[in-house]
Amino acid sequence: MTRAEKAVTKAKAAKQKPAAAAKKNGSNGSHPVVQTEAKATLSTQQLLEIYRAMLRIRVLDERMMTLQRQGRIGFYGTCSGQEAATIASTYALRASDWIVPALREAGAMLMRGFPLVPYIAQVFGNSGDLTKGRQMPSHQAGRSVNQVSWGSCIGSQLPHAVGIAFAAKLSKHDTVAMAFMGDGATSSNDFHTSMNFAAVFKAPVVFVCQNNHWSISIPTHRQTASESIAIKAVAYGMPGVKVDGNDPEAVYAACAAAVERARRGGGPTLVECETYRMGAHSSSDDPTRYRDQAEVDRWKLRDPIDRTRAKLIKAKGLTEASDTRLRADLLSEINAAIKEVEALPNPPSSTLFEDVYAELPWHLQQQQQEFEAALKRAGGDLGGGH
Ligand SMILES: Cc1ncc(C[n+]2csc(CCOP(=O)(O)OP(=O)(O)O)c2C)c(N)n1
Ligand SMILES: [Mg+2]
Repeated sequence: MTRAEKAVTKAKAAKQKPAAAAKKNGSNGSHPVVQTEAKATLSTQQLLEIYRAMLRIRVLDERMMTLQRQGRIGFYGTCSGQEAATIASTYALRASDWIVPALREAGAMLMRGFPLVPYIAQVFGNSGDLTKGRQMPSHQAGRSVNQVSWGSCIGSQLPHAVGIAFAAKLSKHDTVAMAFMGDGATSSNDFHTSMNFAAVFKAPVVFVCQNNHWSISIPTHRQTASESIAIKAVAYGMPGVKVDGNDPEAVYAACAAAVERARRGGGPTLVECETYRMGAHSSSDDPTRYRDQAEVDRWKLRDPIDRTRAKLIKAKGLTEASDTRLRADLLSEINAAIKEVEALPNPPSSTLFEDVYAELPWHLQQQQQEFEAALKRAGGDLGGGH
């Protein structure tokens, strides 16, 4: 039995006691979290690397939300509260593996070495954005780091991830794909299709569900009547593991076991990370309209950043002073990148017509001419402004 398989046996054996108070506040009754055998598989140095990557996302999210409120960017989606599930899971991958995010995991790219300037420029959609301003903000993608963009058409990223994994298997590469989804995505047809296909054809994919207790305003208990999300794996014929998603060591242990299983031909695993969306669904959302502050306050006590920081201080991997320095360094690196990005012009208007056809067909040539004439009448090119 692998570690992941042992953990699901343990998960099934665990008593599920819904907590009345949590249910009243709209969560799924918060069953006791089933830990994988979260042995300290990570050295203090590795945990520090994970902490740094988690903290970078937290600091960046806070800055970007401020920019959104100041009207400097149009939209933003944060990962706040879910940094451990995002970073410790992807930390288990090799650089050659693929990350297929749902809505919260773009920041894993930064840990893989994707530079901050094009990352932030994607949110501005200006000429620093490798995707030329064509995507919704927060949908960063990095070919250099094997990470595709957010899959905000809920669930639609899951068949893609299975396809990537199955293609690797057919090509006899030992590449693994890690596919993320929210709790809401488990109600989609694509979830069923992906889980079923991956298990039947033993695709080397690891499904990571970030159960953050909410799908915008829908609590998890209105999403599924199952006792957990991990248990859904059993019906598809794959292991399901539920971990404390705010504990990077538990997340890493479960994901590393699942990645190893996928890599040696054992097929897929579903890892459910129980976590909490501490912020709004996105900058367009106001969660005070539908959830109780007391629930948010309870989860703040389990903030993955605070917990990891406390652990590192205890293990002497961090001191109060080095933590303060780290935060200040991350903030100044982020502020410098924002400054650089904000000075960049928009993508030239000609890019609107690029990258679909090798040769522009006559009707698009006509539209381009009309568009450019209209821009001229209006006083310039899109590329000149901000
Ligand atoms: C197919 C589809 N249906 C509905 C939506 C609208 N929508 C955007 S995010 C979201 C909720 C997603 O919840 P979850 O999967 O739990 O992810 P989370 O936002 O909690 O990370 C919905 C319903 C969508 N984007 N795509
Ligand atoms: Mg959710």
